[in-house]
Amino acid sequence: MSHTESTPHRSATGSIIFYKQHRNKFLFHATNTILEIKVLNDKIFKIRYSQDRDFEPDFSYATNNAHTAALGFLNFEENEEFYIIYTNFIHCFIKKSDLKISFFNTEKEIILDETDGYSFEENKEFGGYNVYCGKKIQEEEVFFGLGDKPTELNLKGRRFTNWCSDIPAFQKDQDPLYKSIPFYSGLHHGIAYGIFFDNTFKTYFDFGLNESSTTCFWSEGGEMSYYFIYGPELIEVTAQYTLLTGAPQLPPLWSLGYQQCKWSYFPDSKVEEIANSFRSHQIPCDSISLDIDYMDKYKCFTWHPEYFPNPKELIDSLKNKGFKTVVIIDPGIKIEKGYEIYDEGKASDYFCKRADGPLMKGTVWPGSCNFPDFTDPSVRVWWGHLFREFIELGIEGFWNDMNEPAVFETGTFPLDVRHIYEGMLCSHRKAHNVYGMLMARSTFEGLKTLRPNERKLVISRAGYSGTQRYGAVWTGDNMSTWEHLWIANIQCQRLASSGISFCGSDVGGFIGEPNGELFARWIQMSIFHPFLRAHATSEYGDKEPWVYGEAYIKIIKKAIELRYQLLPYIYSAFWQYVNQGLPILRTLVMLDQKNYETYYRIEEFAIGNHLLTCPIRNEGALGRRLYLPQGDWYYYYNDVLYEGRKEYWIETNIECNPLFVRAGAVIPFYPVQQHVGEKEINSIQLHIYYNKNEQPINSLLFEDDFKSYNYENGVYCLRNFTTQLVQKEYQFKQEISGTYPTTIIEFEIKLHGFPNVKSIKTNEVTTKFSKETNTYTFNMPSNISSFKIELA
Ligand code: MIG
Repeated sequence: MSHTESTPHRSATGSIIFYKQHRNKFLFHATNTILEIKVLNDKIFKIRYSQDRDFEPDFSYATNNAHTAALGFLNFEENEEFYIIYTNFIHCFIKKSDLKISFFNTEKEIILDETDGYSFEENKEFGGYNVYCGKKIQEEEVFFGLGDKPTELNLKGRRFTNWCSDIPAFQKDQDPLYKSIPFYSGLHHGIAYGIFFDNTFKTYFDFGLNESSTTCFWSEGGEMSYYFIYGPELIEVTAQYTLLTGAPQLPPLWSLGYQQCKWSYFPDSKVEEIANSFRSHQIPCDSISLDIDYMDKYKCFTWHPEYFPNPKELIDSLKNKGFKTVVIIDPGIKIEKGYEIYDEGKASDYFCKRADGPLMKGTVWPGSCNFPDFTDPSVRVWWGHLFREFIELGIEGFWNDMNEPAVFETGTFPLDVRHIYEGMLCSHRKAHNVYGMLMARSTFEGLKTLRPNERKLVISRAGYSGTQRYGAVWTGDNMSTWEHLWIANIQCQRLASSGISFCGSDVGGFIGEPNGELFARWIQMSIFHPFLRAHATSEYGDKEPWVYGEAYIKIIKKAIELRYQLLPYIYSAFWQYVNQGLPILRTLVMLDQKNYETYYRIEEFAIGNHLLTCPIRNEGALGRRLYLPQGDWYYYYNDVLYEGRKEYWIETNIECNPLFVRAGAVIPFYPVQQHVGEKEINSIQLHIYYNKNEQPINSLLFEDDFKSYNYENGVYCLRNFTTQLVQKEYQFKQEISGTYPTTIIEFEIKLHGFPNVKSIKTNEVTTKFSKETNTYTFNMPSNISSFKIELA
């Protein structure tokens, strides 16, 4: 263990000598340190320390400096012992004698306190400092976040490293993996807060492993610069962090369909065959991905002359069948004179260099390669333009792989590699963790320049805080085992808690051959993950839904069909994510954080606010124990009502995973389609679930053209539904906003769990309804503002 892997030897700050205030910014000068506190809004504080007179330039690849809410109220005071900053929600105490910071809420309850606080150690080898901060662990505190760690949700008692790494066939508890998301949230006494340590160097987080009373985080360089985010709701902490690091864009709706992938489908006739099989089996699918073998000798932006002699023809033919084409792109550029991309990159000095000047050279798929420096804005513009031909061919998705960056001989770049870093030149020590995100960014920005009003899909394997702005991520090279099904569940929940909701795993496992049961269970879980794609390595058999035999084909098809029915619900959850930063996948503890029972229940999760599932993850299991959070929940398949805050044994079969719907919810359903846009949908189903408690429940339905950026200018149709029982009357209300001319003319309404219905009335006009096995059905015009259900 090097000295930096253990918590560093440290120097303390000394006591405060004087302070300065400039509006919402405070500078506290202590003997050995300057502390800067910037109050961004009522709930977010940015905290930085410096040893030298000047701070580093206030720059971050993660934050977009558009803060989530305005600062309402700010007050400042001092007494003998402390300086105190007050906002509407936070009282922040800074101790004069040692610069330690503590946060209280307005009820004077402790939110976060420091043990050893800030300290530093000069880094003699590289210059600068290793910086450290130690916070106190409160009684019964639990910790969440940190991106893709394949570990129990609660991070307490563990230590982690953030350093983007390509780890094929990774194991449970393996650390680090592909992504570096230095953000966590803490929860104690029902109060939640978050810490975002915005430092791109290798960072470490220790949640009470080294010292049971302390959570600490430190880095091998850069500044101690972090954000404190107050909830008190856990979900709100994630939402605020997400907006701070950049609200994502709405994905094109097709990218929420089922996607099929393989390393690799070739030649072109094989791709056609796969597409045809989906349609002949009538299994919905929206895209096929081309892995590295579509390229000529693995050279980026080329086509294999024999396997894909006529890409346009293939892409058009797929398009006619309702499939989008997705292609993989790696960062390594083959060193080969006459290869246009290489020649251009070389001539324009776009490739990364070693310390003393030679180009960074490393072997990846094409052989010996150079690597674009995505921290250079002009390189990003160049890279972005390279997609022009792909776009003209009609490719809709771009899959960024190997961007940790991965290199065969050395794992990643040697640390002396230099980067432009927006003109603030640095070594790979500082740029490593953002390299992958910036590759995704230049792809995303390039596509947006080429097609300003068309949403494309960008997928990335590596990531840093803020990656959500550019598209989806997947969890990398997992394996076809039951344990990896569990891991995928945890990783996706954790990513969503860390601001990255558009995530998914390689369904069925990348390495290995699942049996039909494992694949079926995996897809039954993954239809609730925002990014839904099956994938397989080259060495093993295919992972298309039909390879598992007739019995399983039916089961897999049924799961994918449910996904397509739920698209309007999932898309509406995306709207909440884009608009408010709310995670699409929600952990059980997010749904019921005052209830300790939820702190260690980690397999149950919600998608959006109203659906809750829990994967079956044992071979042969036909049921499982699970815990329901507060509220009443209907079992989706038979409308049996379960009371929350209890554990149940839920009997299932191989046909489906447990699925529950919140009482009071309104769930929109599409008809099954073979791909998004197959049908013109003028009527959608609204499933309304009876809530016996007399409190209103909100649901929403978001609709737009599903493919352009017009929604940014209000061109959408947002329906807010409220249902409420008022004595013997069940009320339904709808409020519509936005300027998109809806294509939905009619609602087909289904009532679930209702006691005897006497009549259904809109302004005293009654509507006919039918009843079948306790479900009432009737139609309503889609612009209805309210109706009442009279109960017997
Ligand atoms: O060295 O492109 O995670 O999804 O199929 C392996 C081949 C490179 C790793 C990706 C995987 C992809 C594979 N890639």
